[in-house]
Amino acid sequence: RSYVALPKPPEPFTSPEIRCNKIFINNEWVNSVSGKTFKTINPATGDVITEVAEGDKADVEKAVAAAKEAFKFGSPWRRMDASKRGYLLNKLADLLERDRTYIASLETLDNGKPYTHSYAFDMEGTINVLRYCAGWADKIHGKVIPMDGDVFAYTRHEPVGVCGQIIPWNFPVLMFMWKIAPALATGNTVILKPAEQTPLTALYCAQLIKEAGFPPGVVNVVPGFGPSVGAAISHHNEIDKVAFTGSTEVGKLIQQASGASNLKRVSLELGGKSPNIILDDVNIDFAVENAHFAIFFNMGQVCCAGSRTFVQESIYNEFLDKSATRATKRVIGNPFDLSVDHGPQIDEIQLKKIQSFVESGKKEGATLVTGGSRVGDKGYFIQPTVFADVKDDMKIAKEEIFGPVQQIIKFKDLDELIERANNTVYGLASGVFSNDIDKINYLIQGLRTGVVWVNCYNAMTGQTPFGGYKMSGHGRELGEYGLQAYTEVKSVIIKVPVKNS
Ligand code: TXE
Repeated sequence: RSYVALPKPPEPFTSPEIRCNKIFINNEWVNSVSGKTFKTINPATGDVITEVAEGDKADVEKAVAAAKEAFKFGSPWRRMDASKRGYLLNKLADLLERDRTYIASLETLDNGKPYTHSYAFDMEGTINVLRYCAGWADKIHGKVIPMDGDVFAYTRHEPVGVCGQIIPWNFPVLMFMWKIAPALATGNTVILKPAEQTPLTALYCAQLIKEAGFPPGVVNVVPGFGPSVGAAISHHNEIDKVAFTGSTEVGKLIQQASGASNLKRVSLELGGKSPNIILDDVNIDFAVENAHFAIFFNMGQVCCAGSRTFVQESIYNEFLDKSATRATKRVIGNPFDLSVDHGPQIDEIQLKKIQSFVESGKKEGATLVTGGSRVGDKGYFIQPTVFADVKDDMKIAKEEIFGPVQQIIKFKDLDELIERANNTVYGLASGVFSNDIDKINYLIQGLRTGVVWVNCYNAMTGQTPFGGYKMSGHGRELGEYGLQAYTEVKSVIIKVPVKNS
């Protein structure tokens, strides 16, 4: 199913010790100014894991002061060789490799995702992005430009400055590194807010950042809630850039906050309703398996999930039967169990949201083929669910469900398909399954999405840019383009007495 070979996980720590639960500023652990704490919950049981220091505006002020000081002209971080920044990122990757089992276990405890996935996917991607950005640190070049006149002109690619970064709960440690690795490779300083549901792995990684040897104030982590910590970051006049991953609704607030404050740079990675298109020339079993993975991976809590499965008419019924059977084979249960591939949703709010989408699908006339119910009454488990006879204008075909609910939609031919696939406010990703190169190329050009996967899905590593068209956000993360989002370009023009070609 996967496009790369992933490592086999060792046994997890089923009760990983909680080592970090305070606010991280200036390489030190501090309580919140208010003294308040909040609970983080194990989604598999509903039990409280621990209390975490709850940041607020005053804590953001302290973190901004630290990040500004670390970014000051002449500071150790500003004076550091670019190659040394790369070295530190590689050192951090070494520490993540050392503690991989512990961090993957902590991720599963706090997020509920199967440990086999935390270890093999999330940690793999996390280490990969660190090493990728580490390699770039001393390879970001300006240009010498043949400007008209007696001048010597060149560009410097400089760090943007103090960066605020706000991340969601679906891939906590992975999102942490997607955000900090490019920012640090290019010499910025950071104030990061993890999601309130999943603060633990970001906090532990902060400890590793200190151990790796990053100077104080370069990375600051302030756990807390969106309307307090998140809003304080996005409205702050001394934060130069904000990078956000989360809902489209909050993405709009972030952009408005930039406009209402200092016009800080904004990069947004938001929701999606991605079309995954199955043409009738495919090997059906292969396509069923990949379409299943596209929507059910991470319990459907993936921004680029293939949440509209478009299937060509002549194979529709067979595809539907096989998809329903495949969905019932998912192994639901304790996410620390190595045979489990389906854990709980992140919290009760998401569980209820998904349940209301299922009800709406039934009400609007889609056929519930399998699933649709909560599993047990402890934790936030929901059955893998498949809907057939889904029409484009139904709520379940238009809105992001962010849960394990597959919509299987019929189409006749390619002419109608491009318009239907693009008929969404989103534009994050799409998938195409076919063996016909002409049809594939036609679709690649027609689909208005930031990524098109052909005969694979959810394939992403540090090298390839990721981001959305339309209301899925703007800017790109990862790859060379992702690094550019963390630099300002300065043109330097020096008068010379005489210029020759
Ligand atoms: O997201 P929020 P929620 C989608 C998905 C999901 C829905 C709601 O459809 O069902 O969003 O999830 C912080 N100013 N995605 O409510 O609120 C918040 O604390 C600044 C898609 O969890 O957007 C957290 O750190 N920040 C998505 C982060 O924003 C604010 C991943 C994301 O939370 C804020 C998650 C504010 N006013 C949900 N309010 C993806 N693209 O992968 C909240 N936050």
